Amino acid sequence: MGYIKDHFKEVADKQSAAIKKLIAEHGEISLGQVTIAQAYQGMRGIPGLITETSLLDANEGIRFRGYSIPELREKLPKASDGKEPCPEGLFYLMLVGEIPTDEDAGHISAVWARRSHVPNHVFQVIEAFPVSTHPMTQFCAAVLALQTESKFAKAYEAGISKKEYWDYVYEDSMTLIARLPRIAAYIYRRKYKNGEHIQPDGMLDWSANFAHMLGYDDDSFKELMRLYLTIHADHEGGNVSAHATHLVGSALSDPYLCFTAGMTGLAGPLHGLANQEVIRWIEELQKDLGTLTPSKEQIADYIRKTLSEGKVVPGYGHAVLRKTDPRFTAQMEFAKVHCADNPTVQTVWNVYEVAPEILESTGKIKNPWPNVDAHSGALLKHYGLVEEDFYTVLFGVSRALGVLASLCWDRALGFPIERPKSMTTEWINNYIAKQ
Ligand code: FCX
Repeated sequence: MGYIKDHFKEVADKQSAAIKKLIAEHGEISLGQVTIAQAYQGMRGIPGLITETSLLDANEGIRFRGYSIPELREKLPKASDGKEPCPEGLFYLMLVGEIPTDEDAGHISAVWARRSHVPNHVFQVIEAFPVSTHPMTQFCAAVLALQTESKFAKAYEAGISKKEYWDYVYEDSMTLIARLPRIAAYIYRRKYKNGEHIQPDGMLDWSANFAHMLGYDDDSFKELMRLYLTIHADHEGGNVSAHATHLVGSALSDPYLCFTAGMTGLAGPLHGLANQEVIRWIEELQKDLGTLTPSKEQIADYIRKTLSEGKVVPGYGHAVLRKTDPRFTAQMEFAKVHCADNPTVQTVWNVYEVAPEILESTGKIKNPWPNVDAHSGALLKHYGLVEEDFYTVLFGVSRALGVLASLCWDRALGFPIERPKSMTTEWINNYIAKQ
């Protein structure tokens, strides 16, 4: 493990010194005003968090350490048999801030493979749930059960210096990431494949081994997993799963507790569960109209119907983005190469052609364009992973990379407990009266 961890520490120490200087010299500069509307409306647009791993531009979409998704698809290390980036490389990039060599990414892959053994009691916790339990509930509980393994919690209890926090958080994060594919695959095979589990293959990279344990050994599905686990990893710090992980971490809860908090947030339908909702919405559309490829006019009518029933069109809209999500585009490009003839994929593309204009015409939806969740389900269905309740777990396995790399940074930079000020409406009214 040594050299990557040492390198991270070196980079983090430099950044920490630069931040101390920056606060001392420029700490009084205002980043903007907070309005009453923002306080009531989800704190949208308030700059109040530091997240080093990625930055979201409303029009361009996400950049990881300055690199866009098309750039990452080109520059990150690939598996020997693949063309898509390996998430191991993205994790290195988020952690250290540099594009890794093949050797760096391979090293992370080897560490994760070595640490992937999941203790038995975690499976017992999963088994205690009725099989009908939503996979995200089983996933959150399993991560929480894994908390018995936390080196940070043990070290803290034994008494450690603040300067050492990052080290244990780093170790826990690496071990947790290493174990997630096995846990997720176990939940999948238990719920949908009669509990017929597939043993890991230590020779495969993190994504390919995950695909293998899920039961999908097709080479292009492995490629899809590499792409999927890369593009879902991080979306700067304010989204619910990233912010929840960071917030809980600020209380010095260990990475297992923090990540569970992130995952319970990801399980909400306005966040990660939207990928399940999208494909259900598309399948209902197909069923209602009696065809897998409804016309654009039929799709337009269905969108209007959804809106008139007071429901959201899942997969469209975003709190920050104002253009088509590059994560949607990356999946569309993948689909064009691997499954352009699939009727559900074609329906996703036809929805993309008609939905933005209709959503825009409502005059209230700030972003009429598709987000990451609008495409993923159709791709997974194409490869036979048809159980949409499971899709958010896939998102969660990927999201671990970003939020845990960020957690390492939070502790390496010594960030304090988070505690923004809240107010009552009475306080707001008094404040207005004094203006
Ligand atoms: N369909 C219908 N109405 C929509 C909508 C959509 N896709 N997107 C936004 N709206 C509505 C909102 O519900 C809100 O209505 P209200 O004023 O009656 O309450 C109004 O438009 C203004 O909302 P807006 O400011 O544009 O959006 P928010 O920042 O409040 O919400 C989300 C952003 C993503 C939650 C919203 O667009 C939504 O519900 N989309 C559908 C669910 C979805 O796809 N979520 C996944 C997001 C993301 F990619 C992820 O986290 O995975």
